[in-house]
Amino acid sequence: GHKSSILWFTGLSGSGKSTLANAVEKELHKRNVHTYVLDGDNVRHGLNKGLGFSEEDRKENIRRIGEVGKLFVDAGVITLTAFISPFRQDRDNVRAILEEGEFIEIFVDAPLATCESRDPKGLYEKARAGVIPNFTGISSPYEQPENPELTINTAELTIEQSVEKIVQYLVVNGYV
Ligand code: GGZ
Repeated sequence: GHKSSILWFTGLSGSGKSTLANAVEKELHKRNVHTYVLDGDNVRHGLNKGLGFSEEDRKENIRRIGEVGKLFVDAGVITLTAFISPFRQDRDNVRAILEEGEFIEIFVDAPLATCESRDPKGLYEKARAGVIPNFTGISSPYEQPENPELTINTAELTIEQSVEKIVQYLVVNGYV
């Protein structure tokens, strides 16, 4: 058996949140753990269609994701969320609606320069040019976690090393 929880990945666009969430999920499947990944693809296009990137909309985005994540946890699923979630208070609010140990905050810590050089969708370039307003790290703030359960520097670790660190945390703390 396993202990259901939310693995809450937070970090800049291009830091590697979705990549890591999906890679960790794959590893958990090998251990027959029931998982689900919530990310922009399945949330911002559906449940949260209509929400943009103002501070208010991001706050509501994260609030709903937290509530849905809580339902998944109640259903016994290890839930992985991959959203920038730039505001500390919004993340702390999600932590507060969950039981002790159910919220595992994973700070995907890559320097802005690294994320910007990756720029797979050319969004940073557009943000620098002023074409995309309120872009996190450029024209909108990112508040780093103060006490995350885990920090993963994806500029220094390989994906495999990062996954190993996260799975180790889950094993050592009795989640899987
Ligand atoms: C940040 C933006 C923005 C702005 C569009 N700021 O790299 P991506 O493309 O795939 O990931 C980013 C995604 C961020 O959505 P989240 O739901 O994770 O954000 S939050 O938690 O702050 O609500 C990026 C794209 O959407 N994107 N405009 N202005 N990222």
